[in-house]
Amino acid sequence: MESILMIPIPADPGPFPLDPAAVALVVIDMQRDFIEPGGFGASLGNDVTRLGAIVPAVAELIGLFRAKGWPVIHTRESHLPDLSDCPPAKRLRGKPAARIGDPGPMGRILVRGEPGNAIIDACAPIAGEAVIDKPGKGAFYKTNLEALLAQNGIRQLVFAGVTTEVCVQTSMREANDRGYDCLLVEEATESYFAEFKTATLAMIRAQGGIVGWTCTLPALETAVTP
Ligand code: C5J
Repeated sequence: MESILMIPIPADPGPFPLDPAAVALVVIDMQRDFIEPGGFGASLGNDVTRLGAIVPAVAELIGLFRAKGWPVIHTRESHLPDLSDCPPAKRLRGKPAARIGDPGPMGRILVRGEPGNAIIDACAPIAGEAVIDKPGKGAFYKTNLEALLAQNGIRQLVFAGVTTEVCVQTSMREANDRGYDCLLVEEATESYFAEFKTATLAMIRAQGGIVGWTCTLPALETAVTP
């Protein structure tokens, strides 16, 4: 049931009816391994500076939710130290300079508890914010996210983070299939490939919002600021 206090957010393909009593921000994988030189993303040959450029926007969005008292949930793509939750297909795919679990400049790559697996300081969780460790690309796969959302009456998810077409899009599709209304904030997500971000934003909002909505950060900020 929708709250009578819904806030219409200018979005694509139409206004997103934000319910302050049922919304949470999900910040996907703002981790050193993806964003800083020497991590997993860089080991795959990617230009990580593209991802670094969105850090201020993601931090601003997190700050907006904190100021409103709306929940902020963080995810980390991470594996157990024995890699028992990392299928060989995932570990062996591609030709990275270093694979998941291998030693890297920031510790073992994508392994839970290693320095490179941490969320970057500018977007770090504060006390009371949930951090979901996920072994897959999607935030719902083999995690307690769905139970956490249900316990807290969350039915709408605003998404940010990296990378747009991989973990962000996979998580949005998982959420969409579970009945959540999903809104992706354009300035607060990025891909190593400009054209993949553009295509992902377009496919999310195509066909009347087949996966969800997209909006700009200023549009969201203005709409929720009295
Ligand atoms: C990737 C992610 N790209 N967080 N992970 O492997 O999108």
